[in-house]
Amino acid sequence: MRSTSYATLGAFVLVLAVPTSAAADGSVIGGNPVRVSESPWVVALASHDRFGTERSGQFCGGVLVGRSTVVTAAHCLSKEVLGVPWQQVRDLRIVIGRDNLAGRGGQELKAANVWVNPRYDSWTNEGDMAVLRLEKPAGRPAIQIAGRGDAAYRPGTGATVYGWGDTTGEGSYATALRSAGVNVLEDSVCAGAYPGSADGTYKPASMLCAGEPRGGRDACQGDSGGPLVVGGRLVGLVSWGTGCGQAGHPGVYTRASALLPAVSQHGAD
Ligand code: 4AZ
Repeated sequence: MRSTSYATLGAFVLVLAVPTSAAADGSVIGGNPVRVSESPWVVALASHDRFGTERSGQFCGGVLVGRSTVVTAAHCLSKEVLGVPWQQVRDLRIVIGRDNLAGRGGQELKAANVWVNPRYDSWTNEGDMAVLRLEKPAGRPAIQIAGRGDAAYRPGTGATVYGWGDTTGEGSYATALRSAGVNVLEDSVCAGAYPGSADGTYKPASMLCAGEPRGGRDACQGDSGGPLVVGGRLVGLVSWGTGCGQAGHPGVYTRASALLPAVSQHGAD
């Protein structure tokens, strides 16, 4: 996102960054590889034209929430990320069912319709959502969006974030899908960390705070638009944060329940 700490906007990352702290307590640094077959609703957004053929042209994540409906972050389709307005990207593709971006498994579908939230605020990062209608059904199971008031949003809940982003925070992009466990945090944690700065402003009604108090496991550039999942339900989309995996700077997600009106209005089913 607009995190100024990234020199390479337009290139991307999932990090499950880093932490000396995680190393010290013996946990796995940087999350774990996962199979797309076990999380078939995780998709990649790609453009060979803009991002090259290596790694299938991946530049963001997305989530299948209906047979032909994918949600992602609005900022993924921004000029800042793509270099041009999204309408000028001739080969925007949704990559479905491909574990390894260096391979050709699964399928690449076009979007029949793209809705980017016109109220997305790139200053606060509020409203970071877009809905893509696929040219045809993906033929894979979709994930259910956790409704407002679902216990999955409760602070302290264990969640999993998925993506193909950078695994170091320094531009080492993953080719295989990875996931990391993070905790849903109190809104007050992100409100305190992000009261309003160049990186964004935490708005609890439409954002969700998740991470690890000591830092470590987290999402990062390249994971944007991808899913944060609790108990098989979608609770967030990777959106923004200051850095990746830093103590005191949790990840901020688009609150999945805030997607529901847009999905019913702009999705396919
Ligand atoms: C990004 O730049 C980004 N650590 C996404 C997530 C986070 C930071 C940055 C959260 O797309």
